[in-house]
Amino acid sequence: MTEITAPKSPVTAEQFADEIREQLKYSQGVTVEQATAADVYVAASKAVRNHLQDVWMDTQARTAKGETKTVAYFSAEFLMGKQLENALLNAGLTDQFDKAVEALGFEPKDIVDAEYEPGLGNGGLGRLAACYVDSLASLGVPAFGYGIQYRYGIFKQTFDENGKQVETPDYWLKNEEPWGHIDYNRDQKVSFGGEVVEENGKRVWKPAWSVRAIPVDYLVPGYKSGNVNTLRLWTARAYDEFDLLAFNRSEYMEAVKPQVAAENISKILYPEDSTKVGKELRLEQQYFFVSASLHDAIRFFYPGEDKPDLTTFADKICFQLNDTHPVIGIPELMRILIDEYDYDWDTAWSITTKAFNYTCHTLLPEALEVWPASLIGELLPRHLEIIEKISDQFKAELKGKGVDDATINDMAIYTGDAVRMAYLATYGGSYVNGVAALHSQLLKDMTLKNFSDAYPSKFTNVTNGVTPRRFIKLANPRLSDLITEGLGTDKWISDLDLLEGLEPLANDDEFVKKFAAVKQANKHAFVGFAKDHYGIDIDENTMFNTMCKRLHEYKRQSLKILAVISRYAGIKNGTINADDVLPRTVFFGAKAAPGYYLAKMTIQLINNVARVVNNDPDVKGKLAVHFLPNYNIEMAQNLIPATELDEQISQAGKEASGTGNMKFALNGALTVGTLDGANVEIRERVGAENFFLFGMNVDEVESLYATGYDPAKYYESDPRLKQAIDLVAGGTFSEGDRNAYAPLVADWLTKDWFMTLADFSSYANIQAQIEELYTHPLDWNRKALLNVARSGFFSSDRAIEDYLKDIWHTGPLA
Ligand code: 26W
Repeated sequence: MTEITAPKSPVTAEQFADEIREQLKYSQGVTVEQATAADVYVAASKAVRNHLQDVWMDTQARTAKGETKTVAYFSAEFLMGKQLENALLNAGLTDQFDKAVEALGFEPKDIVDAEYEPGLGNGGLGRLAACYVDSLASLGVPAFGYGIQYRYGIFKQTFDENGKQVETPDYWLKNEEPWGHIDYNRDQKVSFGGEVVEENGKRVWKPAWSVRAIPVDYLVPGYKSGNVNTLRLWTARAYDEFDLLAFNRSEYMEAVKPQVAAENISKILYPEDSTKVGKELRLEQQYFFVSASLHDAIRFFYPGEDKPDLTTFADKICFQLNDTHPVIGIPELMRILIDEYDYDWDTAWSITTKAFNYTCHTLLPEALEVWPASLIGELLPRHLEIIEKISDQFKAELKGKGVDDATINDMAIYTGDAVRMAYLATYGGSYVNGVAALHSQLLKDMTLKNFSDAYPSKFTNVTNGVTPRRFIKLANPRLSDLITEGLGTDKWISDLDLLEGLEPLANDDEFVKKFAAVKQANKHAFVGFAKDHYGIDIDENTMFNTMCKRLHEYKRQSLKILAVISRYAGIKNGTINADDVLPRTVFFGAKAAPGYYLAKMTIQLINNVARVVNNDPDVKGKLAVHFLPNYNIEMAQNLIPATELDEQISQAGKEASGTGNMKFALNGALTVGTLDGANVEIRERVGAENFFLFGMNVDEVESLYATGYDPAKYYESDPRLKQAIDLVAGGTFSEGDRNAYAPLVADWLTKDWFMTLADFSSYANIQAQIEELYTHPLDWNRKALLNVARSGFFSSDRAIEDYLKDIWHTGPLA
């Protein structure tokens, strides 16, 4: 790996200031005096991008040689976060930027804050893709991220006067967006609909309509790796976008219809993050970016060749399917190889199966995509034919393996009226992996058991990771400086296992006190951030206790709020002695899918509990609750470093991995959690004594389901729980309206599928342990420091190394 600090010639702050001035003049047409912070943000971003462009051209040239197999990461979501600071860090230009901007008379923070955060993802899956493209570039691996440049990202969340979630469009492209380069000359044609006809013995697809896929290229700089990879996001345009005849007939809507229909494809991100969306537009989006990307990869490795030897294709590039969303890519590559390049079925099949791999990110049956055959048949008639043939080939193969008919039927990819995308991905690719050890085991033992029994060598695990560049170095500069001081090097930023060097310092009280001071300073900083962004006052002399993730019943925000209500009631009625109440501030951050009724009611309840608690003098200084609106990457980068206690309380067996849990541990928070997802591995690595474990494990959950779960029994058996639910039902948090949360209470007492009530007592009981330890700051911070020291494993660099070793079989560019 060539160690170079900055692109070619390290630029000085003066030179960088000149480059910004030049950009202000030639791209914004303003002088420094006339320039706004937004102008300087665009100018500085373009100046940085130009520096990265040099290295990018070099990386692309070396990648195109195809000597080192390239990784293509196919994802419907990339939750990249703000770009400027990350680009400056990875390009080694941060100091120059700060000095240059100050020389121009601006505050660096004001320029960084002028950036609009791109929200091209829902949550875990999208952010993981962003961490992975950062690690691929930082490890010097040739790679492309392929996805969609949605015009509208994840909705903006605000709360109305009743505490209800209100969604507003995320028009992130309303102002100049300096990072994406629209490359019109590398566009691709993507077709839809129509029919398939027989022409001299060949199946020929006659599509009905097509759109123009135009790539928008984002540079992905590695951290001091000398490599800059590409994130290629496709945007849809109409070929003939304006119907002049209709216009002349003053049928204006008719005139723009072709344009609107085409552009609709990349118009908006679907805000669902764990329930499949059976909408035609969603399938159009998936096929759109996958087809454009596969043709782009062939163009990139076989430029100008109309009869390329694609038998080498899978040696030059492999495609990682980020969940089932891009799986239509398997029949699409088959169609391209057979229909566009005349390969026979078997040759096409061996190339395709070698090229694709599938990562599953969920265990929820409702999240596994199953497309109606009618929809695929109508939109992609040739693909349905190919899928049917793959499904038949699969059945024959299973028969050959001696699998019984009933099981073959259960495993069917094509059921006659539906296509099961997870099954197509598992049969049509080389490897299948889960995203945490427990998750991968459950995939083999339950969700994909038959497949694992038939193809055991296909199944592997790659536990998720997070990039230390954004989530430690950028988000937590105080802790970063202390780590570098403790280790005597900053090499940990690209080799996170070095954090274990902090272990001995956990016995050095002075160092632990410095660590505690960093946390306190981060809390103080967050108090300022929250005041600026949400206009709220936070008491920094309370324990900062955070639960931020998408709102979903399996994640059990309901368990957290019921525990908060029980605590509130306990302080109010004195069952909890006011003097030994440990002052705590509880922060929630969570968006709910707009159509998810119970999730939105839970948000309303949490906001109203906050309203009542925060305005009750009896608990002032003892308990405060804040639901911070519009949880996004920026909020995470500010809230995680300030957090002391993180909530990872999902029902065991439901959270595939979690990645927030890793970010909190790496930023010195202690976790209260269940044995679910990656919590299991975090607890194993940081030490059981440094993790607050509660609740049932997977086996206990399964046996409770088996024996029949009656939530009301738990309601009756724990007075704390009964009281909390009765307060909700009684209207305490709805100005006496006893029906406000009736559906939620009814669900808790009659269904409670994710067993919030069954785990309540264990969760309530562990609070005492947590508070006991918190009254011993040195011991608390020692354990928190050990969480940092022992969490290096959760770097996305390690995860990518695992993919390189076990799945992609490639490495850094030579
Ligand atoms: C079709 C709608 C849809 C959209 C997104 C279904 C499922 C998804 C994602 C798979 C949901 C998701 O983000 N899953 C999360 O992925 C993270 C990264 O692996 C894991 O850490 C989380 O546990 C998992 O919930």
